[in-house]
Amino acid sequence: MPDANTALLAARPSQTRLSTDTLRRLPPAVERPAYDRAAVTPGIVHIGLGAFCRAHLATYTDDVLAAGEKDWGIVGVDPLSPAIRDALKPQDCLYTLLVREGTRDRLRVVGSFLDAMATGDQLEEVLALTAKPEIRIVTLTVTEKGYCQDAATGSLDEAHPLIRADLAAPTAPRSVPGLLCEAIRRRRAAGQPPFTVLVCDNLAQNGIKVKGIVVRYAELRDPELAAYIAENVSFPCTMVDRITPATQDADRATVDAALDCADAWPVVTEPFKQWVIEDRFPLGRPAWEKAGAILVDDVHPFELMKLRCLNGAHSLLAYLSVISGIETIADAMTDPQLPAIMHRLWASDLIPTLPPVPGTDIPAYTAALEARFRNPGIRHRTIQISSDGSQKLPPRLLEPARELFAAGKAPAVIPLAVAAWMRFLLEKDEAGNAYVVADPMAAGLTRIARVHAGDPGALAAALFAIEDIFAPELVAEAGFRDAVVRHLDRLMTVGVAGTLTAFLANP
Ligand code: CS2
Repeated sequence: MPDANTALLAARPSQTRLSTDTLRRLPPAVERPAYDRAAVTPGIVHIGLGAFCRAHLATYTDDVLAAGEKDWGIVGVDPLSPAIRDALKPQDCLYTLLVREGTRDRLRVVGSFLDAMATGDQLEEVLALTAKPEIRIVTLTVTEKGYCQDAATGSLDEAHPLIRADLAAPTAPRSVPGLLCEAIRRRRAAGQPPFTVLVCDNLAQNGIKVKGIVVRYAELRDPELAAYIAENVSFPCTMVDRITPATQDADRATVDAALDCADAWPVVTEPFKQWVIEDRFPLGRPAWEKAGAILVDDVHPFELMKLRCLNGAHSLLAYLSVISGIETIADAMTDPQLPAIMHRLWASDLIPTLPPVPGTDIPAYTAALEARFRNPGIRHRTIQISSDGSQKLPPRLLEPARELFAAGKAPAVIPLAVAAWMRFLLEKDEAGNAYVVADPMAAGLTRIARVHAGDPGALAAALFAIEDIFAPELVAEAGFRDAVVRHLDRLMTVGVAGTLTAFLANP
């Protein structure tokens, strides 16, 4: 998520700013666009300008532009705040990617963003752009909650305040489903065939789900438009992967020193990246395979593997770490017990739910994941990963738990992860330090936690009753409920270390 940057920018010493002009003066070790940016035209509108898309989509596209495809530049659109636009515009939308492996840094200035906009004050410009024939793909990274979904079912949350507001004023949308629907409507009215919508967020079957959300929103607005979208707009599914923590001030200082000029919003990331995409682009696409993307007919096995093994392990580690005061994932990996718990999660609860993944050896995949988590150059804060648990737990951990019960088995570690999330809602770690629970449902969740702080059974029961998070079939499993309450009780009485010792001795 974007962090507040404007105050910081104002406070910085006046230093030459990264820009087209200063590009050629950068130290030779800094990679830069190997193509003439002035000759590139936009083909993609990207919604959501956070760090992730700038480490992922933008670098794949940068490579494709360098390979000679000139009509796939990106225009970035921020639907939340103008902060990143305002940081990028004065530097001609250039920014630095700091790729860290341990103590080794590689710097690369990325050139694939041609322009940046914000819907807050440029909505009409954005909608005029997405109606133009040269825009053939709209990509999105707006996080799980950006789609206004009911996380347990993945369908549109029709009571969501932004959705209600958009249905009352549909030509001036503020929600992502409302924006997509209006953009598709205006483009159709302009006589253009629809762009492809490429959802790059961590939802299971992300294209299918978001198409369902947009079609449902459109049904509530105009059933004829809904039928048009259902029949004509392609939403390929995709699996995206690159660990990209929020930029910290120390990263800005590192980049500025290495560049000898100021970059208002660099991005820090790991060397690894993976992108698996369903090849359904009626108006064409960049040859992303030239940059290493894998184009397939069915993304689902890849996406389940990544959502469960990577993101599921992240969530488990994040909640146990925040409550025990461990700041980063790399630190969690040096804990005497957490790596063992993560291995159990993979082996007993997650890997058994995966279908065969083409060309992939799962033990090699999880070994590589562990090495990525251990990368000491990446300070991925556990509090950042702990955000939006109401949206993240269902696809990462609750769905595999439900599948295990349906197959007559019981998850061993998922109940512990769920209990850790419940304990996390108490807003204080074991040393008594307060932290903020960031979640679209935070107000209700923390209120429940405060009311039942002394009673694990009542706390779990009140949270289980939230159907937007917990599917009733899962909560109906006494084995699940009892295990969560048992772990929550231990976490609240003996703490994380004691709970993990007991668990590892007797799972
Ligand atoms: C993380 C992801 O913040 C989180 O919830 O699990 O951002 C994760 O780092 C990415 O999906 C990696 O591709």
